[in-house]
Amino acid sequence: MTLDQLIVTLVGAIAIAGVGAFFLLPKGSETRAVLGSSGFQEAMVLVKGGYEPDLIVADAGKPIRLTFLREESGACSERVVLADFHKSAELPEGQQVSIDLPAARAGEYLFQCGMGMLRGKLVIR
Ligand SMILES: [Cu+2]
Repeated sequence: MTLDQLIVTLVGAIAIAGVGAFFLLPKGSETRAVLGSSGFQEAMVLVKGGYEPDLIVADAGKPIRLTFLREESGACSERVVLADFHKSAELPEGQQVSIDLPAARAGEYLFQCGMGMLRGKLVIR
């Protein structure tokens, strides 16, 4: 095999692997909350037809601040509810709304719209 052929083969293999990964990996995106100077592990969530990201990973034992930015006007997403933390908030269109959560134990905690149609998950490890 010449170098050119090798390169073409490798590029093809990578492209095929990429397509495979696209279909095989779970949908949605995972984001790690980042510890800020505030002492909170912080993450931004875009609300637009769903939550983006819809999977946020944070560490146990440190408080968490989720900041939602809603970029749509549909009634469905106007409220976000974190039932496990007994918290909810109105999300006015175009405004950042932060929800502070106390340090929590490892586990999976859902956040969802008022009707439970849009869902996201906070995974604490
Ligand atoms: Cu809804």
